[in-house]
This record gives sequence, structure tokens and C-alpha cells, in this order.
Amino acid sequence: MLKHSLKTACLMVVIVLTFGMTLAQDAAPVVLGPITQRVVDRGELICGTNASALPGFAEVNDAGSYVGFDVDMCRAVAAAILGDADAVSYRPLAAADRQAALQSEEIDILSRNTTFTLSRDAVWGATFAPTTFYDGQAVIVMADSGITSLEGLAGLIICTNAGTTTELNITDAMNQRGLDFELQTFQEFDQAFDALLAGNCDAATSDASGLISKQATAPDPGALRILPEIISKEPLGPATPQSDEQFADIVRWTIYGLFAAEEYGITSENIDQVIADNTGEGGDPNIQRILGIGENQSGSYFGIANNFVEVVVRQVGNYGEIFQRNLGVPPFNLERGVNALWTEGGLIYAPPFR
Ligand SMILES: N[C@@H](CCC(=O)N[C@@H](CS)C(=O)NCC(=O)O)C(=O)O
Repeated sequence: MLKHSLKTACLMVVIVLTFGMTLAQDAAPVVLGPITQRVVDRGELICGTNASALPGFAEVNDAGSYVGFDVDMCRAVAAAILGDADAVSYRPLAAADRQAALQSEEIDILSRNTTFTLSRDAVWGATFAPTTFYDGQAVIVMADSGITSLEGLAGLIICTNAGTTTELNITDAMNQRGLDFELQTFQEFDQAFDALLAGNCDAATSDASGLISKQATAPDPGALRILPEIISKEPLGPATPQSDEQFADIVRWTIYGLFAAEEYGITSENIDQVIADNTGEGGDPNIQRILGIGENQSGSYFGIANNFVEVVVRQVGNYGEIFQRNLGVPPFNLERGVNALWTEGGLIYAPPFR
């Protein structure tokens, strides 16, 4: 009897859900949230980026264009919403200006090697996107200083830029080891790095990725040494103002689209073939959903095109392509490490597109 009524209840739920879903799919077009609407109206996404060049992540190239891994995240979002990865205007921001830029909404999105932390989530009024680069903090010194570990920094001057997670991490790491030091902060990391090169700081500290970038592009990389200790977790990724959850969803699923495209072997080079191979019966339903092939609803839940991932991958590439193009090449030659796909032992993982 109980079994029977359970069965009936389940059937009812299925009928209601099926009916409800049909209704949802046939419903009027989704109303765009305020940020997405602004982006559409001005035909451009405003992206907060680095103030001083961080080669590999964000810099202005010889042609005057912003390029880099963090820049490509903004380009991907512009492609998803506007169909044009070039429709981005960049606002250079010092680390300490990020919170105000998000709160005043003078930027639509921040993509500037920003660490996702509890206090920022609470206080910045920001929604953090999925982590795009798992990093940790390191310390760099002059090779001829003879310093080979944090212990060697006792009593010395360590420099960094203000308004970063870096300041608290280095203080914790030195205090935990019972080591005195003097922390000097600058508005921009370049000033801290130049002070190291000039001998006014004994060490500089920041995200390991940033230090690798600075070392690789320094006049004499061999004159610098990155110490072996990684003293923190720095999950880096974009953030958006908290006022528009739908826009945050668009950013979130654009990034997941980059991850999923890599996982399913969809690249900017083979996308036409992948679409041809997966259109109609016999196609991989996962690929159909990711690329918006057929009747599957995806982007339209957020008021953007169902094939938004196709547009993004066509114009910007998948996550692996973005990583390789910006960071996998000389002079950086960064390994994927924890930033490999979950299927290859890393942390890069997208939830299902369904
Ligand atoms: N991930 C850390 C540090 C971010 C940071 O400011 N890093 C420096 C050094 S890698 C930087 O981006 N410098 C470039 C600039 O000052 O524009 C945070 O979110 O606070």
C-alpha cells in the first residue's frame, strides 16, 4: 500500500516537473539583469585589470592591445554576451583600488590575479567566479644575497604591494617561524620589485605566478631566485559586483564552458568538425548541451545565446588553449600542475551543462 502510494507520488512529481519545465522553456524571454543590460546597451564590457604589466596575465602588447590569461577571461565573457571578444574596455587598477572599483560598479568585472577569500566575499560586495588559476604565495630575492629559505630573511626588509592578501600571509609565515622582519608596501608591485633590484628591499613577495612572470621578463632572470616555500593558498579568478546574480551566473558558466570545452576536446581549431560530428542523432549529448546544439536550453536561461560556449571557444579558445598561449610558452613555460583538468589529476572541473 505504502509502496503503491509512493509510486503514485513519484509519478505526480514527474508529471508536475515535466509540465513545469515545459512551461519554463516556453516562458517569455528572460529579463536581463542590470549589469548584463548595461553591457548590452553600451556594446562593451568594462574589465578591471592590472595597473603595471604582469606579462602572461595582463599587459599591453606592442600593438597597444591588452593580452594575457586574465585578459582572456574578460574577452570570453564579452564573447558570451556580445558575440565579440574584442568588445572590452580595460580599466587599470592597483591592488588597493579593486574593492572600490567593484563596489562603485565602475567596472563590470574584475580579472586581475585576485585571490578569493572569505573576508573579500563578505566585505567587497563581490561574487567570485570559479577559480581560473590555483596559485600560492612565494618570495623572491637576489641570487647573490645567499638567501635560500625564509629563515634567511630574519631581520631583513620584505616588500610587496598594498591592499593584497600578500601582506597578511608573509606576516603569518614569518611570525609562525619566530622571525622578525620589516614589511614595506608600495602602491604597485613593480615599485616593490624595482626596490628589490635596486637593493632597497632584501626580498619581494607575491603570488608565485606573478614572481615567475617578473623573473622571466627581468633584464637578468638568473640574478633572481624564488625561494622554495609556498606560504599560502591563492585561488585566483574573476569577481563581479554582487548586485547582479544573473551576470555572475553568465561569468561562472562562461568559465565552466572554457573548462568543459577542454574536457570534451573542443578547441578553436576543431570546433566546426565537432559541431558537424555531434549534430543530430548519435551526437554526444554532453557536447550538444555545452555547444547549444539542437533543442537544449543553456545560455537562454540567462538571456544570452544558447551557443555562447561555441562563440567563446571559436574566438578565445578553451581553457587549455588560453593557458598554453599565455603561460605555457617561453619565457614562462608554466606547467599545468594543479591547474590541469580533474581528469588529469588537477582541480579544473566544470559541473554538468544540463
Ligand atoms: N593575489 C593577491 C595579489 C595580487 C597582486 O596585486 N599581485 C601583484 C604582483 S603579482 C600584481 O598584480 N601586480 C601588478 C600591478 O600592481 O598592477 C591578491 O589578490 O591580493
